[in-house]
Amino acid sequence: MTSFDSITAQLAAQAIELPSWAFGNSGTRFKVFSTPGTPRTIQEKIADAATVHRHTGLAPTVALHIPWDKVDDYAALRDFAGDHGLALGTVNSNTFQDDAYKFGSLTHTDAAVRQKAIDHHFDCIDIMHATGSRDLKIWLADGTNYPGQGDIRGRQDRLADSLAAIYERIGAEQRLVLEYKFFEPAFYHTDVPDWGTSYAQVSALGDRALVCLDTGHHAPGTNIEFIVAQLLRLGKLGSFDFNSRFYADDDLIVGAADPFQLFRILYEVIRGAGFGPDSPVAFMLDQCHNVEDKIPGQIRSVLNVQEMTARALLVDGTALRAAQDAGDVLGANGILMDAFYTDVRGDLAAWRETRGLPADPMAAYAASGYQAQIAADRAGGQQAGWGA
Ligand code: AOS
Ligand code: ZN
Ligand code: ZN
Repeated sequence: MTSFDSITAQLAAQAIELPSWAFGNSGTRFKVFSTPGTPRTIQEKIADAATVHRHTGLAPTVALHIPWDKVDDYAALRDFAGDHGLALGTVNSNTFQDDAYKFGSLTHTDAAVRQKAIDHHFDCIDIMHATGSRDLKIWLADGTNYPGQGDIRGRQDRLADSLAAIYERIGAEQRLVLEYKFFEPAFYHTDVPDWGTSYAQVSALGDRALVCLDTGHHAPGTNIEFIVAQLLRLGKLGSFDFNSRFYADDDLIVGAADPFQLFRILYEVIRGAGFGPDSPVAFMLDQCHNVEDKIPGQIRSVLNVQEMTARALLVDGTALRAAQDAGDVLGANGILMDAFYTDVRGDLAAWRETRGLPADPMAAYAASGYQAQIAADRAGGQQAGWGA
C-alpha cells in the first residue's frame, strides 16, 4: 500500500469551504433549538469559521447565503474575513422564501416573477465581484406537488432561458454551479431533480457552468461515486455539498452516516483528477447542526473528510489496476478495502503537529475556552436564514 509520508503533500493542499449557515441555529419544522454562543451577525459566523480553520488548517474559505448574509459593504466584509485569515467563497442564491416564489422562481409561468429571480442572481453576481468569490451556486426549490399541477416540460424550457440570462452576466473568472435535489420542498417533481438534468442545463450554457453534487440529495441506494466518475469524465463536476443522510436530506455531519461511501466518493474524485489545487472541483460542506454545538460539528466534519481523503490517497492504484486487468475480483476488492480499513488517525495527528496544528483539533477546541466565551458574549443568536 502507498505510504502515509508519500501523501502528505496532497493532504496539505486540501481545502474545504464552510457554509455560513452551519453556524446559525437550525432544526426541523417541529422545533429549532437555540445553542448558546450562536452568532448574531455574519461577522460572528466568520469569526467561528476562522476558529475551525485555526484548529484544522482545512477550511480557508466561508460560503455566503444571500440575503441571509446581507451587508451594506461586501468589500469591507472581505477585508474582515481576510483579517481573520479567511477568504469569502461561494455565493448561494435564495429564491425559496419570498411569497412570490410559491409556484416557482426561475421556472415560474409569470415573466415578472422569473425576472425578480433573475435580478436576485444579478445582485449575487455583483456581490461576488466585491467579495472576490468565484462560484455562484444555484439551488432551486422549484417543483410541483401533484401530477398535472405544472407543465413539467414548459418549466424546463423557462429554466433554460432564465439560466442563460444569469450565465451571460457572470464574469470571465466566475462560474455557475447548479445543484440538483430529487425532492423537498416540492414532493411530486422538482425542476432539477438529478445530475442528468443539471448536466443537460449547464451543458447548454457553456464551459463555466457546472454541476454541484450534494451528497444528501439522492434516493437510497444510489451509487453516488458512479455519478462522480461520470461527471468528472465529462468535465462537468464543479463542486460538492458534503453532508450525510440516513433517510432524506438530513444535512448531518459528513462521514457520520456512511464513512465507506465517503471513502468511495473521494476515491473516484482522486481517480478522476478532481482533487488538488489545480482541480476544478470545490469541496464545500452543506450541513446543519441541530442539537450539537456548531463549531465542533464543523471541526469534526472537515476532519472526517480529511481522514477519508487520506485513506483514498492510500489506495495502491498500480496494484489495483493490475488486479482489475487480471480479472482478480477479490484481489481488486481487497486492495481497495485495505486502504479503507487503514486507521490514519495517528499519522494525521503526528503530521498536524509538524505543521503547527493541534494533534487533536476537537480536544484543542474543547480546551480553548472559545465555546464558553461566545456563550457568555453573545445573547440572542440567530436562526440560520434569519433576516431574509
Ligand atoms: C438544499 O437542500 C440545498 O442543499 C442547498 O444547497 C442548501 O442547503 C441551501 O441553499 C441552504 O439553505
Ligand atoms: Zn446543498
Ligand atoms: Zn440539501
